Amino acid sequence: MSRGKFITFEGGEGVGKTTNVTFVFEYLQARKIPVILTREPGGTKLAEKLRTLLLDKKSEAIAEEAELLLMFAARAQHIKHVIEPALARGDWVICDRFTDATYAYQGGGRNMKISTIEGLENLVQGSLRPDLTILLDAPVKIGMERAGKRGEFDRFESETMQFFENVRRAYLLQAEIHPQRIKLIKANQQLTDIQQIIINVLSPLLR
Ligand code: T5A
Repeated sequence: MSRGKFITFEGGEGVGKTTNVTFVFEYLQARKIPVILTREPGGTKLAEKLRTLLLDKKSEAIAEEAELLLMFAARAQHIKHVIEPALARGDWVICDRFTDATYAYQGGGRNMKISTIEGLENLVQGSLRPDLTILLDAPVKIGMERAGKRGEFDRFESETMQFFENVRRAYLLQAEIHPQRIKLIKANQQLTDIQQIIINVLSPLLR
């Protein structure tokens, strides 16, 4: 039994991650590839509870260090109980956000030290890294308009435009640092065009 592939979707608010993870999940299922769809923060009972705490804009002010540690606490649970077992049994894992989001939001947005994030990444993940990351990128204003149509903003969505510009810049830097793994796709184009590009990007993994 060969190990499954680990594919993550990244990008700022409202760029279309949820729409496209669902598309890829169904695309792989149609090809009879065993696959699970999951998300971060979240993916296990405890990690989903941490997600609720992290996204609750009525919570007490969360210290930046606490936010970073809670993201990695949720990730540790997710890897141990969902991601690693699935990959080991040969399933593909499609994940809506993963550690690039920490580099973008806690690194770019909150200005936490990259070396601190790297240390936690190595501690929690060991050698686990995605086989492929699809980074959907759009001007902040477009993503926020799309996200705004869904209703009330959560704790992150309530941040300033400058915060999201910093998040976007940090994501683009991640794509520069990891050009083999991260495929950058412009998200302000027709969904059908985006999905055709995603199929093309996936095809080497399907061979
Ligand atoms: N976080 C997460 C951290 O700070 N650190 C971390 O380490 C991690 C893992 C999680 C929050 O946690 C933070 C970041 C986040 O703020 P989330 O729910 O995963 O939150 O992220 P959101 O960005 O809030 O997710 P959204 O659901 O808002 O955005 P999506 O998933 O990118 O967008 P989607 O697919 O829901 O689409 C939004 C709308 O746009 C439409 C869709 O139909 C939908 O209505 N749309 C398009 N419209 C026109 N053209 C297209 N091409 C379109 N694509 C989608």
